[in-house]
Amino acid sequence: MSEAVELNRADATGGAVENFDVAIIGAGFSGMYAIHRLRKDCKIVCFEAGDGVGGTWYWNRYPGARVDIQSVEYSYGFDNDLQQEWKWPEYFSAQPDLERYANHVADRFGLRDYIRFSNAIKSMRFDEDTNLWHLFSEKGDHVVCRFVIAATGSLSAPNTPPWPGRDKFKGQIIHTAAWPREGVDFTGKRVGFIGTGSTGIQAMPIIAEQAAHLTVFQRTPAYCMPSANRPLDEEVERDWKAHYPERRKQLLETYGASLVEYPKFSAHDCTPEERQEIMEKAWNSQSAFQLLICFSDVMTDKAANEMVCEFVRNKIRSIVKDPATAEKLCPKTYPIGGKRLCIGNGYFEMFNRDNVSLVDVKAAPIVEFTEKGLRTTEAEYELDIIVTATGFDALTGALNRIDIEGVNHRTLKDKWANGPTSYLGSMVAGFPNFFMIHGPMAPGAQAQMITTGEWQVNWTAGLIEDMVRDGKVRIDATEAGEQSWAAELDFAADQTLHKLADSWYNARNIEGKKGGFMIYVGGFPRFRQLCEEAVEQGYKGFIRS
Ligand code: N01
Repeated sequence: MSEAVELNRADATGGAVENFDVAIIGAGFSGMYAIHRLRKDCKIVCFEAGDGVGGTWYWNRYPGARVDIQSVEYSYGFDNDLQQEWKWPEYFSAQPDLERYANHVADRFGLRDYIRFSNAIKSMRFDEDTNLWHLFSEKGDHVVCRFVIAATGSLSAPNTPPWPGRDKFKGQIIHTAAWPREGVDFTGKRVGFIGTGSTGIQAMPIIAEQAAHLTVFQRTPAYCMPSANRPLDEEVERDWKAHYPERRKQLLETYGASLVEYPKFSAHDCTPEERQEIMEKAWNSQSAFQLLICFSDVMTDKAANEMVCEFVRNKIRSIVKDPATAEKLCPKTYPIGGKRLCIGNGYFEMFNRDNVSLVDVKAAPIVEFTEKGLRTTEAEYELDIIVTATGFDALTGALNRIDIEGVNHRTLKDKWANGPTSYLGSMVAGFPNFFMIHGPMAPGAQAQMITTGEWQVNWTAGLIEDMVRDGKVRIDATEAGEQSWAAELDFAADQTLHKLADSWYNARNIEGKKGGFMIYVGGFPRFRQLCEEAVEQGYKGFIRS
């Protein structure tokens, strides 16, 4: 495509410079599809920090890791033979099956040839004279290219709270997002587990079965509903395979997840008995998020939401035998769905085991790790293994860990010092020819990420193809475009109850992290429509030259 740079020139340090059209950062599901989508017309290279493909499903190999969207939907749609031939064993696939699928796709479509594994990008800078990006990797590669696609993942930079004493602790400390490939044997161990979000809730019941004792350090209790996972019914599989092409299109008209019953009435329109019946049905349904949409106003009306919250609290009280523990596990400070709803398998039941105890670290925060375990403001706990499921420096973390320099030598970190900005979650003004997939201010986890990631890659590829067609070498978002997108994002968030919870959606999961609401909750269909309209309306909000 581009002939702008000579191949294999020497760079200032004497190393070879390699020329590509597009550099992709990250070989997760979106990065892999970006390679496949663009390689026909572009010279591609992809840099990946891990030694394998799969992104989230490569790193998060903790016990119990499992997707919360049905696998027939949470999978690629770009190749009909692939979706016809692949067999998902369960409704909600476990990490090993998702990683196996990622590897199958990489092999089937010959993607590995383009990927440089264990070779993260450390820094990159935009050269305004040539309109080209220079990328520098940890293994010393220097690549020059016209376009960069950051498929770096919205939940890929682990959050490790800065508790002192890590090096003092004589046991093992493991973050769930950097789980050892060989697994961890918890047999007979005293395990401390910090974090009760989606990850912790999946991992703990399995660890509790092995450990001598599991101490759960909880800062905020979570709303959690049962996953209803089961082997995939052959009839359901046949039905999906018979209708895949049209179903994939339907997915893009929703949140990327089609098999949910959308509500038509408010919680206030029902009698208490009717409400109870509807919520029971949702709790026992086959679709993980049914509780959040069992009435039309669960996510928009505080009183309606509170009815669902109390329903879940009563479930917790009915499952957990010790009333004091049950009460500690009941979330009372934020609306259900304000943070992503957790989906579990026996999480609340786990607290009925003799070898599990619960410590409230909101009341008595963790102070430090010690030689023998960890200390809160109230007590010291002796432990052999500490697992941290403390989440992620979400959305901005992966990009801020790369030193990215745009026009006028301004760094992305500096531009985002008070929180991220973007246009359509895709570009950042002042960083031309740099695209993000599932970037800050895109719908992200508010939509099913493989299908909507595929859509975003296709849309981005369209921008690149239009530039080639139109003889352009540079595309940037305008500041006005960014401001209009920030207003759209805030307007959408203001219609919901999400702002009432502290979570990675709004940067309030990490002390001191700045930023407002960072996820577009206006719905994937509207997001898609606004992206398409921007292009159709002569690249509104962009500037091309
Ligand atoms: O991370 P989280 P996660 N002291 O941020 C606690 C996706 N996902 O890895 O709630 C003490 O949700 C923190 O406490 P608090 C999904 O989108 C999907 O669990 O902030 N505790 C919280 O309990 C999800 O939303 C799947 O008060 C501290 C926990 O650590 C996203 O990933 C499975 C602390 C972090 O919870 C992230 O989930 C897994 C501190 N200093 C993940 N700092 C499925 O598909 C943090 N915590 C099913």
